[in-house]
Amino acid sequence: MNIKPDQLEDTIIRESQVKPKLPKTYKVILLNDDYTPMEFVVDVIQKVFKKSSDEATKIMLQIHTEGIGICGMFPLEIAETKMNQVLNLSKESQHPLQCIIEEI
Ligand code: TYC
Repeated sequence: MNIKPDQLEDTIIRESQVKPKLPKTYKVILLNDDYTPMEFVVDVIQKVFKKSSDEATKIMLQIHTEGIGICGMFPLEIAETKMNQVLNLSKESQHPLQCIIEEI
């Protein structure tokens, strides 16, 4: 391509004009219910979200008292994978534990 000098100004993309798009972040949220055992929820949070026993217990109690709790924030694909891992563990054990993702 042959660019004439007077076109150059239009052709150069200045660094300040290039807005790098950050990937959207999604919250992975567990919902409370009356039937899933507390120990099972703690175990799932530890396994899927790599939390310590203390952290997982805190998150579980927050969900138990508030109704919902955030287990982590991730790009979409990872958030979906974690949600599906929770739902599969929950289904395998026949517990009604529910998990959703929400854009921040
Ligand atoms: N509310 C449940 C109980 O009393 C415990 C529980 C906590 C269930 C967190 C789901 O996401 C949950 N056994």
